[in-house]
Amino acid sequence: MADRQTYYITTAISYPNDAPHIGHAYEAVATDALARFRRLQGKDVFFLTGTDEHGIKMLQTARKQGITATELADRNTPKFREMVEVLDCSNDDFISTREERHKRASQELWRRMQAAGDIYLDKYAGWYSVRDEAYYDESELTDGPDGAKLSPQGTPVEWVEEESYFFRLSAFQDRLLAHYEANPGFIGPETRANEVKSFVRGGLRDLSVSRTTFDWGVPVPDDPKHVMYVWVDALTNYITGVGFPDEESESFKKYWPADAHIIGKDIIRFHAIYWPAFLMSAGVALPRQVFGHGFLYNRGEKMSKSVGNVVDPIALVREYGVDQIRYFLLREVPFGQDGNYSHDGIVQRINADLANDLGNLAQRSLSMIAKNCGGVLPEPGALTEADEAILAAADGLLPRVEAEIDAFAIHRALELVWGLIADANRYFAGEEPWAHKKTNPERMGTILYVTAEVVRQAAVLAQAAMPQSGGKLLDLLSVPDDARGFEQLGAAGRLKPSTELPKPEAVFPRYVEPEREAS
Ligand code: ME8
Repeated sequence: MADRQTYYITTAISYPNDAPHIGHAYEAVATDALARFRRLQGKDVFFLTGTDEHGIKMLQTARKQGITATELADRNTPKFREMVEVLDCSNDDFISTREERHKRASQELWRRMQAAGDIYLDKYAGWYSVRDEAYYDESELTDGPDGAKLSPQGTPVEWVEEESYFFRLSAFQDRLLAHYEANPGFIGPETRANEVKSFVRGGLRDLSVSRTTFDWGVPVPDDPKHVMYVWVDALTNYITGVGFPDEESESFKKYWPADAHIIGKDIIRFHAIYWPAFLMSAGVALPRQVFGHGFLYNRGEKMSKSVGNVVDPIALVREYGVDQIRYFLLREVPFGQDGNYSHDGIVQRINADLANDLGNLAQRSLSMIAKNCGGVLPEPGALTEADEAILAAADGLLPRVEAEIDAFAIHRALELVWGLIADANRYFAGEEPWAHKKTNPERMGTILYVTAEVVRQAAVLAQAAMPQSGGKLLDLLSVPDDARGFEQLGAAGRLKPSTELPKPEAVFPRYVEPEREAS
């Protein structure tokens, strides 16, 4: 897999039944950082995100607001498009499941599953949660406070009885288990993989895959009084996005199967059980990996409108800066685990990791070059052991960072880069370039050159998480645009002595609390 030159990565597609929240932003940013990392490695990347516009949840929310589902989707989808733009995501496409290309893809997938004998007509009688857009077994339910039944996610369920098409999921138990066995990295992290395997081992029931009581969805081919169950069409977005059903198209041949679906932990079963079963049935190759990230909580509390703690990610970016938010989300929360966000946590990361550690290192070394070396990168003299050691640490970092990214440990990849920055700060303070200014300017020049070179490598690596700030640092070092990829790490891309540098400026301002208004 590591040798494959293309990389196809997706987020889940979000329900536009409301404006985006920070959970959506988190997933978009993490997926974007992974996509950018693969591009910096030199891969041909396709990154897809979008909105999931069908389903009863959309319909019911619209009804409550006295509008149609179309109007609701029209109102909110642009906010998701704006969010990924504001977060500086590098998605190659943004899919909306109402698009014609998606209807075509979903209907073709259905036809193939039907042709394979895996779809049959019957009657559904059971429990459904609109909030989760999921069917539940009686045995999975608990009693709510008012006697109402609740799903395992704590959401209300309702009894549904109607004619429905079914997908023969029960027939896929062995094939799914064999697939998990043969592809140990298929589901990540490990805890999620275990959860899915034990669920599948417990036996699978056939899945109701169509509804007749409303028409907000993709019509079932040749039986338009049925619309597809929202998850059938939603999951199909991943192949629509690269050209299905045109399997001979350049994009489909190049990018499918996807390398990674990045999703939240609550929807792992849909992606690790239903989706591969649909694809197996239709004779389409399976994605390589499904990774379920954790949930983000506001100071430990679940976001909810009634608690009033739903945070608008666009407002967060305005308040703190886009790279600041991206860095915070990626560094603070171990990818795969749940995490918290709070004003104090964000400010702490901005001021400690960005302003102090990376910002000061760049600012101090570059302003000394501006002041003492005429703004020209000095020629290094003979290297001492300390110089060699810090350069070697920078030169050798990439494979370690790559190993973390291969394991989806984005936070650990950043920890490694910030470990280098901490070492470089110690080196700079210990070597005291300012002390050599009068007595040994050549030594001062060497220390400044070595420091600038480490900043270059840290900036190249940091670009995946912080594209704008990484780019600004490289601008300050006069690194040409075409010399910013990972192939330039190490000795290959060493800064060229005598290069003229622009006037240094601070890339990471400290966050200063706004004056509280006197009450
Ligand atoms: O599930 N923290 O859409 P969605 C982190 N349409 N991630 C969160 C989160 C939180 N607090 N809340 C939600 C859907 N997410 C379906 C997906 S894919 C074919 C269809 C994540 O808008 C959630 O886990 O409810 C999911 O991955 C994504 O945001 C969209 O959630």
